[in-house]
Amino acid sequence: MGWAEQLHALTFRFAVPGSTRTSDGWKVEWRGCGVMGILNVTPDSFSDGGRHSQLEAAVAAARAMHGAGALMIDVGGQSTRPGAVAVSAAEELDRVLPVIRALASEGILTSVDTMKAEVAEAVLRAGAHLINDVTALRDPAMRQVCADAGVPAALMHMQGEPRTMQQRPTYLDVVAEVQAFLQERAEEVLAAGVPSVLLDPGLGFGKTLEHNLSLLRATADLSALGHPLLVGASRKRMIDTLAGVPDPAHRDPGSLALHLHAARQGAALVRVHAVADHVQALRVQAALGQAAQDRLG
Ligand code: HH2
Repeated sequence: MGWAEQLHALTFRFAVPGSTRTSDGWKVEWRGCGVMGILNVTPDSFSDGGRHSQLEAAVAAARAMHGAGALMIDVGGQSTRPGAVAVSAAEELDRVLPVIRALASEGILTSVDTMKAEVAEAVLRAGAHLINDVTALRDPAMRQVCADAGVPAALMHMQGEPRTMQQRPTYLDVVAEVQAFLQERAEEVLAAGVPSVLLDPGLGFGKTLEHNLSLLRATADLSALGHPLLVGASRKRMIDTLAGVPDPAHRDPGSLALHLHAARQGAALVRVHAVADHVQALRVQAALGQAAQDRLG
């Protein structure tokens, strides 16, 4: 079976948009590589100022990504970029909660990108469906919140912490170490009662260009760990290093190249800014795979 026919699933303990009831919960299923749209609601996300217009712009952006074919929208109120400063839970909630409330009422599947149990608890109560935690639920309170709410979690690998992680990342064998970490985290998180997990190698999180490339080349192995694999290369600095594109807004062609590779190697989901471009490219790539299979078969 080719990558485009591969079935992926996330399990929830309650009905969510697009789910079907099964013996062990509600499942959202999709074939091939799905798209997770990035919605950043940080103060520098919008240029038009004013709280109300910011909220409207965020909801409109999410609606557009949903309409373009995103499987879910990942809403973030705190940047995890190298060197980013931390914000308080209150500040993060102030940014994210109104957006989650609005999207919950529109039947759009949402995840929230947060490292804080307090934020996770409040957004899940407000209608979010999944927690995307770049610290992989190492905080027991985070595991408890996700287990109690009955939602899946995205578990990402990171060496160090956002403020300092790019200073001197070192590994003996980056692929083996990331694989072992993700497997260990998945076991602990599932044992705590979280219904299902996405695994993510965490491109750019305590990794050099070579580390990122090694992990991308090993996508097939990471996809074989038994849980859907999430890959996020969108507009990341490695594209500048590889192709000389200092402005992140101009890095979508490089993002597409990396994500199409990940999709062909079995990634279940790619986390992207340019949703419509990715949906289009993935559909075309899927058709090409099918043509090649028809010739072989
Ligand atoms: N990358 C960023 C944030 N969250 N979550 C997962 N699961 N995987 C990732 O690769 C990932 C992530 C990068 O964050 P930031 O630099 O804040 O920018 P943006 O959210 O625009 O990608």
